[in-house]
Amino acid sequence: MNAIFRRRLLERELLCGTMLTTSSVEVTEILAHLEYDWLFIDTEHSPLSPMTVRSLIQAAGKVPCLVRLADRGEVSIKNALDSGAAGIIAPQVNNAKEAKEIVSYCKYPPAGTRGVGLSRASKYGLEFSDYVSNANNSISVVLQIEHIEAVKNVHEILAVEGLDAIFIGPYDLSTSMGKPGLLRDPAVVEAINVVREACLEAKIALGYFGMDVNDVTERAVQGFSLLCSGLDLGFLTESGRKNLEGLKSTKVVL
Ligand code: 3PY
Ligand code: MG
Repeated sequence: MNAIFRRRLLERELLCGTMLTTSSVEVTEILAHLEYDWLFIDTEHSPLSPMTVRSLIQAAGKVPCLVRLADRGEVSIKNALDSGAAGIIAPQVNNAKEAKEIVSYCKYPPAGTRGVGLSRASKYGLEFSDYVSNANNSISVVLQIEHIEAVKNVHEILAVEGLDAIFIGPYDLSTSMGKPGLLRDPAVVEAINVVREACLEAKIALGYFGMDVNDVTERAVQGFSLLCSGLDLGFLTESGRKNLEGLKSTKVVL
């Protein structure tokens, strides 16, 4: 399953995802039943523990999950991959040195330095050799470019061997430019375009997150293939608000 997802990512197929930020296995199951191509489990901006992440991956079943790391550390990466994540999304990668470190933590030797342990990913050791032999080619390594420093260093980041996709973080990027959330500001548009053009030239898959599905689908025609639109709590907020508006639009007739 994870190897197929990585192949689709590398071939820059349209991959439609949404973000999980709550610990609810039921919510994960609903989104998996809807057959999203992938789920983005966010541990950077949500207090999800490694145990909870594992439960969400279990609840997602056949839907591949990419875990956004709380930090760029080795242990966060081991936890996510050992739990069976299809890959990781590393936030705030600003230069080639940071990119190389992350790739190294994701790959078993000799390609990298990932530690070996019995884990859910290897069916608790029942498929140990098979898992360890194939993991380097099955795990997706996605790095976020979301700071103006990273935009300046985009070419050196893209030259790092072993990265599979770049995921732009428009909100952090615009904030790093002193224009928080101003995604249509010409300077922000230009910064995103610099990354986009570099990835297209290097034939590296591009990812994008947006709260609004139309903003995200607009990106597909610009070459973005790893799409993530909306998040679990946002769906609840929006439908809860509309529901209440509907209720309040009526009057009691006595
Ligand atoms: C951002 O916009 O900063 C993100 O990280 C989106 O995922
Ligand atoms: Mg971000």
